[in-house]
This record gives sequence, C-alpha cells and structure tokens, in this order.
Amino acid sequence: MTKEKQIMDADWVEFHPTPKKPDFILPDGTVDAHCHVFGPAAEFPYSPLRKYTPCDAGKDQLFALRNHLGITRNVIVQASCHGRNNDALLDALTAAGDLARGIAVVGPEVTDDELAIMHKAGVRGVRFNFVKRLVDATPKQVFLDITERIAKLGWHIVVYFEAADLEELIPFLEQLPTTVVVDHMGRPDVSKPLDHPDFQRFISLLANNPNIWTKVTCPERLTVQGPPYTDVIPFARTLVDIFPDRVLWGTDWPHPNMKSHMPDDGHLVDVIPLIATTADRQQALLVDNPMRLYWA
Ligand code: 0GY
Repeated sequence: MTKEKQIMDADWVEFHPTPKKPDFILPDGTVDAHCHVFGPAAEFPYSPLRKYTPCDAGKDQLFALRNHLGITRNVIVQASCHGRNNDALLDALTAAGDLARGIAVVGPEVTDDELAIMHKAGVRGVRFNFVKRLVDATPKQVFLDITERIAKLGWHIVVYFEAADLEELIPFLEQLPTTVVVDHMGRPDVSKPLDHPDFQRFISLLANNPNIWTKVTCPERLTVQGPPYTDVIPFARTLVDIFPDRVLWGTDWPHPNMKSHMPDDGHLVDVIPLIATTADRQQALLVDNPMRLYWA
C-alpha cells in the first residue's frame, strides 16, 4: 500500500513525525508501559471488525522512538484494530528480545499451545476492553474463563473502560484473582473536580483492592483544554501520591484514534515530573513498578 493511500484510509491523525528531545532526563531503565504497534498493514492486516483504521506504525518506528526519548523497554499492548490477531505484537516482541513485553487480546478459542508461544515471545497479560466505541461487548463469563487459564501462566489482566461504566464493573473487577491494571486512570472526566464521586470511586477501587494498579497515561486523550494538559495533571499526580507502588507510565504511541490533536511524545515525557514530583516517585513509576510486574 502506498503511503498516500494508507493515510487516506486512516481515519485519525498521524503520529508526530519529529518529537522533541525531552527536557526531563528519564531514569536509567525507564519502561514505556503502554504503547502499540500497528501493521504495517501489508504484512499484518487490520481486523475486518475494527472500529477505526490506524496509520501504520511498525516496530522499527517504535524502537526508534524508544531510543530517541531515552526509554529502555516497552510494554506493547494489543489494540482493538488488530482484533484477536496478535501477529504484529508477537513479531515486535521477538525482534525486541528482552527489551519488550506484551499484552495480548485473546478469545475463548485460543489454545494452550498458542498461549505458550505467546509467553515465550514475552506476553505477560491479556487486555479486556469494555470501551463500547472500540469493541463489541464480550460476556463477562468469557473473560472469567480466560482469566482462569492465563492466571496459571502467571499473567495479569489489563482493563480498559470509561469512567461512566466503572460502577457496573466493580463486582467483576473485584472478582479477578490476578494483578489488574486499569488503563488511563479509568478515563476520568477531567472537567469535574478531583473530589467528584466518579474519581473518588476509582480511588476507592484501588484503596480496597491491593491487586489493582493503574496507568497514569494519556493526558492527550483525557484533556479538555489541550496541551500542556494542565487539567489532567492533578488526576495523575493524586494517583501517584496515593499509590506510588501501583502506577505505571507510558506514551500510548502512536496514539490511535486521536482526532483532536497529535501530541509531541517528547512533551509527554516532560509532563512526568509534574505527576511524579520526587526522584523516588519517578524511579517507582518508570522503572521499579513495571520491572516488578513485567520482568520479574
Ligand atoms: C489506547 C486508546 C484507545 C484505543 C485502543 O485498543 C484500542 O484500539 O486502546 C482509544 O481509542 O481510547 O489505549 O491506546
């Protein structure tokens, strides 16, 4: 597919071509714990069931960004546009060797042999997506059956949902026996105050369940005001302060399905000291927490 044709087919903005060098120097061993690989479509076609068509963003571009920003390792998360076909993810993990781990999306049809191949490539968890604009609903029993199987491998679960759906999901989330990582702080409505019952409900979920972690990611996706994401920072900082040992950071590159603006990934790194305000907090967020979860 030509570049022009691919951009025409894509229905979101292309990732930033020349991100700045961050002013904030990342600690040695920093992990980008939420990023994706897309295609290239000619090699790894997108799912016919996808709700959006991304621009190609392959492993070589991800690894170049990793090196440019001063990141050491990646956790690559299977996104909905590749459905349950994890081939692009596994290809990237194999190429990265020990420098990447993966989160796959699987259905009940996945075989134990396939899970074993994924584990060997570096997959350490599965993602359950509840975001209605991204996926068709999956019965919770299907997720519980998958949980039973992946727990035996020592894997954990990543969940993605919108704040409005948290209340209904709490009994399910509290039933999960593994570590559970909630994407993007549970997607708070940042136009509401920190003490709004919705965000307080999310804080209580973590306070009541020591196995639940969260990613303080995606200021670009959650912001109402736009860069420099001043409206999102207090939400992330609050979670880092209360749960310093259960937070992860990531770029979300290549920022799928973004329609408003495309962030400069170097600028996203510069946001980190505003949400993790001491060297100890930064070390936990960027290195110690993800290493414990993904590389132990
Ligand atoms: C993200 C966010 C999004 C997309 C996906 O699986 C996905 O397609 O996660 C989104 O549109 O909010 O986590 O990168």
